[in-house]
Amino acid sequence: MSTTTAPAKKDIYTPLELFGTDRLLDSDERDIAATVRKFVDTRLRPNVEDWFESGTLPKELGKEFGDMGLLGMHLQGYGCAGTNAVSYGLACMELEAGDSGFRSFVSVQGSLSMFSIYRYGSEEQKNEWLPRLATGEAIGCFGLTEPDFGSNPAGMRTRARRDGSDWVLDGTKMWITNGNLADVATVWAQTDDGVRGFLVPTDTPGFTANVIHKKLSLRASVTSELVLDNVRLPASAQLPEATGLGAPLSCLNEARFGIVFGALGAARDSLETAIAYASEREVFDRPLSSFQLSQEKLANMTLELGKGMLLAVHLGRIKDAEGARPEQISLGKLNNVREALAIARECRTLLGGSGITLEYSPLRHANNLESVLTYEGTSEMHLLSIGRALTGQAAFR
Ligand code: TGC
Ligand code: FAD
Repeated sequence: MSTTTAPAKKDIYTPLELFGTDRLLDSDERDIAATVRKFVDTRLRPNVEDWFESGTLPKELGKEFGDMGLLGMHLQGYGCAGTNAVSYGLACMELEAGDSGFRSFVSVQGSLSMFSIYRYGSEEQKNEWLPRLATGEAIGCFGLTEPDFGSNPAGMRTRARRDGSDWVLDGTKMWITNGNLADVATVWAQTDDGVRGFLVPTDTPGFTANVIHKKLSLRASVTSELVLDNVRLPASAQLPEATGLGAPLSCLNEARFGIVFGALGAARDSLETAIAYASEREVFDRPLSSFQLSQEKLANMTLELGKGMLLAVHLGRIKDAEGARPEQISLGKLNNVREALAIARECRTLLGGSGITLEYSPLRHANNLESVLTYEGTSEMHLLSIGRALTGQAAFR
């Protein structure tokens, strides 16, 4: 017979305390999550409403993320922290509890810009860029999507042609996070030999970044159009190990993994905000939280948050042990973003009219999660990836 006893009963639990998901983490992982949470609460959260409202994110935050060791934190060497995947995921979760824009900044820098160089770059390219990108002294962006080719990057029109030993790039990339902040852009282009990747310093003649305005989502994030007009690069700008579309798609796996955890941060923050509000708010002479309909909402959201966390940690353990398959990452990205969005919207209902202002986070999170549902593979693309894994039949085209 087991002699262990359940921990002492508390009167009130947070949603993830109830699930006891902390037990799945080791002390280093818990410490990293706590450190990032403190940074988000003290440095980022007090400013997020202003950044969201003004539609900006200061470039200087890059250095602060770098000081925290958040940039390329799951990469080894070149000034990177070299943590495991679960720790990276937990950092993404804490950042996105502040705002999806913070997680997106760190995802794009570490998982897309830095990972593309780390995995496919020459030793010279790694030494030139990775240490500066890790400290945030330099900012990177990742240009795959085009105005007419988002879900189907195989159709990209951006072209790189040889001219002597140089490359000359022409084309347009769309919806590029940090495009206007970046010092270096990883640009994917069609060549006579298939898709190839190029490191484009953003001060190269012919390169222009234009900020996309009037966004209703991811407002605390800079999103840009990149125009490449006769951009001439030396042969050394090409990522030598990247051959074919699989190269950019493999970078997406890294960023998608961060979102599996990250989206739960937005959901957790929404739920904790709604619980606090419902406990204070009196309706029909009783706290809103005391009504059965409110408690049904809170209980159902807690179930989905906790299940999402179990899935995220499970995928992280697989990634750390043997590497997660793209279809497994699709399971996590699809489920956790879909459920996080549903949670953020439901939390907004509990806040009533107050829920439509920036004073409370759920609608801001919900608006952000509309982008998260679309970028890094739309939910439809992840459904089709899972469908292909189950049937062996690709239904994308
Ligand atoms: P398909 O024939 O399936 O694949 C072509 C080659 O690529 C390989 N591959 C992958 N490799 C690694 N990881 C993956 N996830 C991979 N998916 C495919 C595949 O094995 C094949 O290799 P090979 O050697 O046989 O040639 O290609 P397809 O054209 O049929 O497309 C499949 C599809 C639709 C799944 C793919 O195009 C796709 O994922 N589309 C969505 C595009 C997307 O997610 N874009 C995101 C842009 S970046 C961004 O949004 C940043 S948001 C900011 C932030 O992250 O915060
Ligand atoms: P489309 O591909 O045109 O899709 C429109 C709709 O059609 C979607 O619902 C889609 O699922 C559906 N659809 C498409 N094909 C099929 C099909 N075969 N069957 C059924 N339905 C289908 N990209 C980058 O490269 N770098 C970045 O840093 C970056 N940052 C971003 C930041 C933000 C805020 C946003 C919003 C986007 C960003 N993106 C970035 C682009 C993002 O990856 C694309 O928006 C996304 O891949 C979808 O492409 P699209 O917008 O062209 O939509």
